[in-house]
Amino acid sequence: MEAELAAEVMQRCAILGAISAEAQILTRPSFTPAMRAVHTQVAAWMEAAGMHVREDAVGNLIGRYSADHAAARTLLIGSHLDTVRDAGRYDGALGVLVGIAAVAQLHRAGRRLSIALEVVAFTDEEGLRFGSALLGSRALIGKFDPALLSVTDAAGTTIGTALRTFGGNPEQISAAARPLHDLIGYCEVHIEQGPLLEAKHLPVGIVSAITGISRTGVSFHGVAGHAGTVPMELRHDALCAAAAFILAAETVARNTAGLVVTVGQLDLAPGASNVIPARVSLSIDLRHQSDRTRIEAAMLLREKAAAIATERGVHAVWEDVQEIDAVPMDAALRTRLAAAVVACGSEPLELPSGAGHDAMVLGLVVPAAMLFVRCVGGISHNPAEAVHEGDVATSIAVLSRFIELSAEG
Ligand code: HGY
Ligand code: MN
Ligand code: MN
Repeated sequence: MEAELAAEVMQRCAILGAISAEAQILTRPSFTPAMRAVHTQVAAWMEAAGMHVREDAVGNLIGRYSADHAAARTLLIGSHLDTVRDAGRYDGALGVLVGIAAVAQLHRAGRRLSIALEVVAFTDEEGLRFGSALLGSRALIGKFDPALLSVTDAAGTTIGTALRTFGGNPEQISAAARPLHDLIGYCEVHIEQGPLLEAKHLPVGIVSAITGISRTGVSFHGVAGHAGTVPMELRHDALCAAAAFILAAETVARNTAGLVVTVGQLDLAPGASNVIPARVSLSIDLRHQSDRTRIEAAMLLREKAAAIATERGVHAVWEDVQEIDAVPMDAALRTRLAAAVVACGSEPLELPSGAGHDAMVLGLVVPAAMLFVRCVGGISHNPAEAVHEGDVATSIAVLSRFIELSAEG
């Protein structure tokens, strides 16, 4: 049965992978028509798997497969359907579709367990459109900051407006937080997005902890000038200052074990080939499994930005966007997941996650666990992202066994 379900999951990943806000590449920001089309399709698959489907005030899509009795506890399963720009088709979507497949298996066998299952497709895990990530999972656990509703995207649309247009209800987000008392915990299936499982020749792995993330930004403000008439020694070139900072940040990361720093976005103005850049703003994504190391590194980078600005006669403005502490996965659920992996004939390797996930939010309030699926070459956030269908079948079998063990209590 898992082989058939895995083939179906692969087909569905391809279908969702073709639903994009941009022609030729997969880019699916939150609250867009592409996301609405994906919700419509995934809701239909949830209903076909015997689930009752709803969309909450912040746009989380939730399919519920009730238990064999009313007062049952609930196991949450999920991931996200939004993507980065020029994305692969498995980051997020695989976890939602494997969750639906595990429920479909029960439904097709006419089985109801002693626990209820809810498959959640979380809103805005990536933060592509508005910069602040994990919106849906934070809202679901009741930790949504209403100030975020006024954050705008590049077009000047606020989260509140985008959510309302999408059919959400910004005013009801806090009231719509899910009650936690009936939750057994949360389990997320996700591609590893790294090379370890492939190197170890393993189809799946168990996540030990999820890295802490500092999302910040810095802008450098210099003086525009004529490219032909301002001597080099008189320039206050914002882009050269930014370039010096980016290389300094790379050096700090290379010299600090386990630290990764990425500048993924850069905007400059005025943006003419014969004008010395006056303003540059860039994003900084900084991660480490130790919160202390991460915070110290962020402070060091902030000092370096100021020093470079002074040296070059420009002005640096540092802007903290989001701080997320590292979150260990629940020990009891890790043990349960390991038992499920062994029962399915694989080795229960534990590994940390360098990527952020909704599980790091759910893990703040309920026991959380993650099952990683091997991805080809460890490639992710890249259209070349790929998984083996056999590994998807294994992940469905492991999740199904994990669900059964959770029902046994
Ligand atoms: O950025 C991340 O780690 C995840 O892809 N949102
Ligand atoms: Mn991602
Ligand atoms: Mn993801």
